[in-house]
Amino acid sequence: MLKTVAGLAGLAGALALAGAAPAAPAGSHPESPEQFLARTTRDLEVLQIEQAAATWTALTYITPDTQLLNARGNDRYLARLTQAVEESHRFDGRTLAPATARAFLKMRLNAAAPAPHDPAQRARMTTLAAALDARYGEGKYCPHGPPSCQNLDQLEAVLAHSRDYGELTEAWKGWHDIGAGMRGDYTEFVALANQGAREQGFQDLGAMWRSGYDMPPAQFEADTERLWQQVKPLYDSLHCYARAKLAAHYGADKVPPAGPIPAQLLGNMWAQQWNNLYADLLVPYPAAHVQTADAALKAQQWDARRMTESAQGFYTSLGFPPLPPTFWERSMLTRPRDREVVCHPSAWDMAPGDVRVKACLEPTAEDLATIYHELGHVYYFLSYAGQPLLFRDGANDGFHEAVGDAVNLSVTPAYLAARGLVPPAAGGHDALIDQQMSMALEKIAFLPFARFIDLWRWQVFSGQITPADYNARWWALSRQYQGIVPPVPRTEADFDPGAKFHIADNTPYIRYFLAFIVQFQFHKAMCAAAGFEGPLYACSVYGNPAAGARLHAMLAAGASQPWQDTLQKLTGTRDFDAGAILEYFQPLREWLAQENQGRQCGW
Ligand code: X8Z
Ligand code: ZN
Repeated sequence: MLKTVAGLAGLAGALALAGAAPAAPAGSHPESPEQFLARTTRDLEVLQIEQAAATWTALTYITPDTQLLNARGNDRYLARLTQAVEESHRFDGRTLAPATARAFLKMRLNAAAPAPHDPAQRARMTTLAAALDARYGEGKYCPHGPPSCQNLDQLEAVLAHSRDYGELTEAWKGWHDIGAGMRGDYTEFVALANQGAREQGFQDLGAMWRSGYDMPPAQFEADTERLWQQVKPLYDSLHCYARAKLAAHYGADKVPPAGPIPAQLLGNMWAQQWNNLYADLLVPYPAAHVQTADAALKAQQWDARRMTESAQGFYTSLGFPPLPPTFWERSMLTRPRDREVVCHPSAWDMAPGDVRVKACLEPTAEDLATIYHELGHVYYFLSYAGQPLLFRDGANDGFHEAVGDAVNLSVTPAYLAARGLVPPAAGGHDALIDQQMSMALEKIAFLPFARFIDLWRWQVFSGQITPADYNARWWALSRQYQGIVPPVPRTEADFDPGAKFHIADNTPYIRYFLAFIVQFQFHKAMCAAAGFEGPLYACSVYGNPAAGARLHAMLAAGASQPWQDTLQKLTGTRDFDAGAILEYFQPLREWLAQENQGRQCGW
């Protein structure tokens, strides 16, 4: 069961062994599938609560001891899940009620990293997983010895704000070099998790991951490619525009007019979202004064609590309840001064009624969006809490990631202005294009990144990419999809994938690609439920309980039915589709087509 979102996602594994299941006691009736599920999930729930506590502690207080306990917690959970999956095969070939069959499926797909059957190998795998997380959390760049070390927040701030080529390159390299130390552990981890997946009857771990979408894995692959082709022309024109502006600032020697863009220049450590370049380098019409919330958040000294209350206020305006008191008591919303933690934001479904967020919020527009995003997960947890354990999950993992983002699409300039976070919207063509640009740098720039990460990992798991070319193939995909290259030559002594949280943490990533498409479908449906008439980009469902009720109905279903059924209830359609995102960005698409005339696009 996926307990954390972007956390150690319920490491578990299983092996089907004939005769492994204990026979029913003599004279008793054999256990029904439903009785089996009830007994199994009772055990799993207890172990899951222990595992969540161990993992939470390990990621909010990194020490060798908490790492050990984290690995042990996962190990115990995995051992029981493995046994459960083995035993479940005694019902193979039986006609099962649909909900029962679905519960078995969810149980078999439960783990992001299924362990091998052998206890020693399982223990090794959980130890490696805990170590990779800790290494990521502790990562630092120490150019002149320990007192001058910079952690990820500090290095990310350089990427966001510096416009000095050399300084950017140094911060980029400083962080990415932390990956090298993970290469050996990651290689070994991949082999063990793959073994777990194979023992469970999957071709490899990538095939297992692709089996979680209520359609044949091959169709899922075709669907993601279809979506990418729908949005690629818009990405290409955004790349073309950004590259021209960057070349004007850094010089054509640094940003060649027809080539890929150096990764350190895009305002983000992974070049995955480019909105930090909006205000000074990429704003189309500076005179229109379309601002982000950054300045006001700082000037008004918003702290993490206030940012989180603001997000909560959005959800309660839709009719959701206030967060439980334990959320405020137990969450980690800022970076502690006295210990090492994994700051990457995540939401946690610890135990019934115990939901939390772990983040290191700073008063920035980016982090304000992050906390609205994380509360989307939290309200999903609270909404499906009444489901049986194996259905307490997103309709699919893309849905889980899309809820808070769909809400963020209602955080419009008008919404922010009403809260004193930006000046009142000016209106008019120029302001609209600025606003669209700001959104596109967040939403469109991300798509090829989210597309390629798991293409890399699927090929790693299938063996098409071997450790001997982990890094080269990572950058080949980045270049192909994003049109981005590393700022300095990289070799197989490096392991740049490890410098991205979701690789170190083994969190699947295609979920974000799906989420960035489907969140516009959610937004459109909620706007329709609210009776909004007008262009999609102008809609905010803030304060609209009718939209909230539709959202809640979707969240409450959890994973109890195929996601297509759940989507249909909200949107009337059964497919992921890029129509809504393209509709949202229609004004920018037209503007970019004009703006890029005479430029050579592509790389
Ligand atoms: O990891 C996250 C969330 C946690 S669920 C903050 N995101 C991806 C990332 O940071 O790489 C949100 C967008 C993409
Ligand atoms: Zn998330």
